[in-house]
Amino acid sequence: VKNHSRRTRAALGAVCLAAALTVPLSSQAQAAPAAAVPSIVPKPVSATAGHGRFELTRSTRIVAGSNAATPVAQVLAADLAPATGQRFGITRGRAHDGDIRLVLGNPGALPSEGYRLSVTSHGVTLESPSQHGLFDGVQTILQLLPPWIAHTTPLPGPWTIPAVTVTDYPRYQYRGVMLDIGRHFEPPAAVEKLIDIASAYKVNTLHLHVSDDQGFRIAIKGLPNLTTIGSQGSACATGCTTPDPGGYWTQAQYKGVVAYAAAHFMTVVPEVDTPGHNNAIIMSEYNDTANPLLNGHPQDINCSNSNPPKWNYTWDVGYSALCPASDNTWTIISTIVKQLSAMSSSPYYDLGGDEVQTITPAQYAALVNRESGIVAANGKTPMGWADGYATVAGTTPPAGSIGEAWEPGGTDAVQAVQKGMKVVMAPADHTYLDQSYPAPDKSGLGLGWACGGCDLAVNYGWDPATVTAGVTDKNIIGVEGALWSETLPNFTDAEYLLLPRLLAVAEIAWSPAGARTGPAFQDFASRVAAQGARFQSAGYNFFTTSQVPWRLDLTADVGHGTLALLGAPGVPTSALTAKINWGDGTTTAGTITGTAATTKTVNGLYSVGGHHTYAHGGAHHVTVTVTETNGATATVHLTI
Ligand code: TNX
Repeated sequence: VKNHSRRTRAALGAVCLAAALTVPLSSQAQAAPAAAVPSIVPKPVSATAGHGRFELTRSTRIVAGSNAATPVAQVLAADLAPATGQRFGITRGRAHDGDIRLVLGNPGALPSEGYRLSVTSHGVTLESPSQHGLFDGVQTILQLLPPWIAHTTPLPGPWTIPAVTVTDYPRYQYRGVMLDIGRHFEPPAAVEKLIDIASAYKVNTLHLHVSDDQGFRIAIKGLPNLTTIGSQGSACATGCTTPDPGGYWTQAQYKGVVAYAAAHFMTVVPEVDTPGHNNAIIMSEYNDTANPLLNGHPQDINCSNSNPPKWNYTWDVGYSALCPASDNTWTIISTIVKQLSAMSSSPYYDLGGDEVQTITPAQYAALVNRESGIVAANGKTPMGWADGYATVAGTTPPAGSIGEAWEPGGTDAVQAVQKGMKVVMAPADHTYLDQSYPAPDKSGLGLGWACGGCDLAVNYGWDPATVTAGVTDKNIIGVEGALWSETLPNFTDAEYLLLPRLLAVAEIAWSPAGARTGPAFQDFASRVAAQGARFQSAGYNFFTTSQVPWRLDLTADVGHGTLALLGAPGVPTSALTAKINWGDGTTTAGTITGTAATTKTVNGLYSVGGHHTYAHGGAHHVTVTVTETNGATATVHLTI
């Protein structure tokens, strides 16, 4: 099968000769046309296009410059295997022409997570002072390959990388995504998928909100009621009578997710929100009178607005609180903090601290101040939502502790800085990924209070250091996108709100400060468009926002009755036509089939196929052309 693909997007007036090569993998790279800098998210510090291209072949090896580079070489080999169908060998020693080299070293005063990538037609060299930097560089290599590299089963390619030199390093050390598994349970496999998604865009911190009023999700030794009672429900809109069944992780599952994150160079910050947002804890322990860890009267933990406490699965906030005067409160908090800290990889432990209405400021301060000491005694730096932890009178967060600032306008960030804290910027009007999309979205997913109906340009159009006066990059350690889950009963729905918006958060966290509106946003949106077929190949759900110029991507995929695979995010088959030139003077209409979009799910990749009987045997050069009603076209040449 010979394959030569060409895509154009008439709407953009752009024509791009993409690739030419032989399938199975061959070493015949061809001269590239004058190349544009390729689409990489987050945008690298610098990228200069070269001439020609590198091609993965049967003989390509991954050469680890030292034993310490080998784990990252293994990551690259594992990521290349499904779509190429090839297990690239990993070796030590000298690289040959056609190899990919991973070297630990510092080619020019790069910060620890920085990397330098050089791609020529002869080989790929990736160099970084750290394994983490090599991993970041590997993500760039994967994005330079065709989007089909994310496909989960083998495709013929071609697997080429345009010649380029990249020098890159992050703006912020903390690049986070938060998932709320308290409101809705998610199994470990879903969170591992989130790790796959986020780490590909150089996000390095997974903040897991494991408890909220509606559910407690991690088994804690000595406090079995937290999961036998506390994990059984989930968030449910007002008036809803049957919440989804909840669920919890065993400690082995939690450790498994932490290990999976570590393999993707992500650390896990656990959050058990206190003293509010913890009705599930109070419901679990209020009647736990026989528990030997408690004193027989655990009812004194309850400082909620209702005594005895009642389940409330609605989206209300602020009605529950643990009492700081109760010894049982401290037994419960110490037990949880100790076990979660021991299992978690981040230097931070998040004690929550947001939205408490049923205790006094003095009670609030007493609780978070004592909990900060417990966190520190367990070897972690305390982190908390800055609206409470940094802001309520009497709180004394330790110097260097972390305030996560979510208030639009950054009032809470100012307070955190005044208390000597470092800040993670998560302004809700830009980074709350649980907010709804604008029309024509009909998913019904998402809340609206922070930026309801906000699309990608809103998530992208801001800068952490200019949210508010007095909070600059001296104070800010990073940026986080928060995916609260009141409206998200399953991870497919969560992905729909997450993508493509997480990419805006990832770029703001990684790339140098700069313009984020007008042409800068258009540039970002066109780089996001290049991720569409990638998301579809990987099986990710996403919102096909009209702010992104999604494109047609076509590649050879010859099977029974099929010739090519088509990425056309957001485009129904009714808006597409296919033509097959069979190479013997015959042209027929092709069929385009695949899974249609629903109001909450993106369409799948489409198969383009047709049937033809040749009069004569031998090799035939076939051209498949797909045209969208708006004039966009994509073409692939193959030989059958
Ligand atoms: C605010 S701001 C919350 C969460 C909700 C979210 C919904 C903050 C720290 N907490 O409890 O889930 O809004 O958007």
